[in-house]
Amino acid sequence: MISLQNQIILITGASSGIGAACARVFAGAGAKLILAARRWSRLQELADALTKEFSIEIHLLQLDVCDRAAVESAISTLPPSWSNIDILINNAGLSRGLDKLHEASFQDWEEMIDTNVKGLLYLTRYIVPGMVSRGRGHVVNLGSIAGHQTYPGGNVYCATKAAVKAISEGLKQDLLGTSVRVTSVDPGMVETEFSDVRFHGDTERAKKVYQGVTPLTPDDIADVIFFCVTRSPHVNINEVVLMPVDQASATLVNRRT
Ligand code: NDP
Ligand code: 8X3
Repeated sequence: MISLQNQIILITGASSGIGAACARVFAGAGAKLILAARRWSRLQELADALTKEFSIEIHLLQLDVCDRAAVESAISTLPPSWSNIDILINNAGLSRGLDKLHEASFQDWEEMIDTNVKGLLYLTRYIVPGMVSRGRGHVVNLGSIAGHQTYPGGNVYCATKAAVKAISEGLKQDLLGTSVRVTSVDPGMVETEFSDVRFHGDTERAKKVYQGVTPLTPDDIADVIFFCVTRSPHVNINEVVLMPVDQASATLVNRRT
């Protein structure tokens, strides 16, 4: 197992859910954290709490991953003591709607494609060259079981996560001959703000997704990511697919109510 003490870890989508849980786990391991998201006050609250609890260094980035110029500027203007990123957690992502493809909103599609695919690519493109030249680094992408199985109404969200799967595989191939590692972590149902966002703030509909089920928690995912990034440097965990015991596929869920 390798130590994360003083390693620089950039987490996108750190203001909520899986990203925030990763921040806490890495803070506990003594890493230096760059936390990125659009909601600045959420980032500040998290950073205040983690700094108090773990006395670690945190650098915040208010960043929309869909904005390529903003990503380039954020990465290229990092202070020198923060610029040698060791681990990139490409976690920022979202689903919008669960509508039939022929009836869905163009805006929902564009938001999912711009965030889940293009945003992930921008961060990767601006950060990985530094990892290659330093001869160390690890990229962890948040995929999903949605990238393995398409479900009714999932269409474009599933397509974005299938794209993440292909990008993770492609990046691994293209980095062959370097020491940089690539992992895709692909969860099933995790209770976060994900469904609130999918249903545009309809919290009642969102709650129903997890009704009668024991879903995964953000901490469960952070725990798996922590395992992947702390293996010996010669070990690459390519893909982890995990789901709750109450789930057998995207559409097969055991509900007790
Ligand atoms: P949350 O909605 O709780 O968190 C999503 C995070 O992404 C937020 O911090 C949000 O921050 C950030 N984000 C969204 N859009 C942008 C953007 N344009 N720029 C920067 N940050 C952005 O959901 P989860 O924690 O569940 O989701 C995290 C990842 O896990 C996603 O990629 C999701 O697809 C994936 N996933 C989730 C599963 C689930 O069941 N929950 C299962 C499988 C995968 P802000 O709004 O402040 O910018
Ligand atoms: C999130 C899991 O099954 O709702 O990626 O698409 S699912």
